[in-house]
Amino acid sequence: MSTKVKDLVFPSLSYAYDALEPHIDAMTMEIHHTRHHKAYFDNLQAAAKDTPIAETDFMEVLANISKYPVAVRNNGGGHYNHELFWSIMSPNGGGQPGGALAEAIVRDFGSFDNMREQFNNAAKTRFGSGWAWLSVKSDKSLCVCSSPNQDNPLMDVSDCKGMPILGLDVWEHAYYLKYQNRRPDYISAFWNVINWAQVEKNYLNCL
Ligand code: MN3
Repeated sequence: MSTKVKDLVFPSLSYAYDALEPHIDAMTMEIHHTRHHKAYFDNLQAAAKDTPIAETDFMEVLANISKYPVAVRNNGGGHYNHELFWSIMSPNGGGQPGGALAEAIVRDFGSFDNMREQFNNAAKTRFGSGWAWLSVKSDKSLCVCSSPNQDNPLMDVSDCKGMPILGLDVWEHAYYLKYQNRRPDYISAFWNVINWAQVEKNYLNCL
C-alpha cells in the first residue's frame, strides 16, 4: 500500500486512553497520542509542505531517509513508529502469539522466552531515547534490535534493516509519569498489552 506524505492521516486509537491500565496509564496515553505523536505528524507535514516530499510515497521517504532533512527523519520516523505502536497494543493483549508467527519465533530464537529476553535487553540497553523492535529481515527471518531517537529498521541509516512488526517506545515520555526511572518495569508491563493478532498480521504481510 502506498500513501503520499501529504495524504497521511493522524490516526485515532481503537481503544480508550485508560484501556491499557494498569500497565500504561491513561494520562500518559493521552499526552503521548494527542501531543507527542500529533507534534511529529504536524511537523512532518510542515517539513514536507510545498516540497516534492509531500508528493512522495511515505515508505519511499523512510527507505531513503539519509537523503532528506533531519526534520523529516525525526518527524517521519516519529509518525510511523507511533502509528505502529498504538496498533500493536490492546486491552485484550498479552499472552503469546500462535500460528505462523509462533513457529517463526521458535525457529529463529529457539523459544518465545528467548525472543522476549532479547527484546527486553534491547529495550533496556538503548541509551537515552529510542525504540526496541521485532522485525522481519529481507530473508524473512525475524530479528530483534533497537534504534536511537525516532529511527526505525525501515530507514537506510539503520544497522538492523527490516520490516518492523512489533515496536516499543522507550522514550521517557512513554513511561515517566507512572514508572519514573523504572524503565525495566515499563518494559515488563508492555508484554501484558501486546496485540499478538495484529503482530501476526504484520508478520504475514511480510511473507
Ligand atoms: Mn513516543
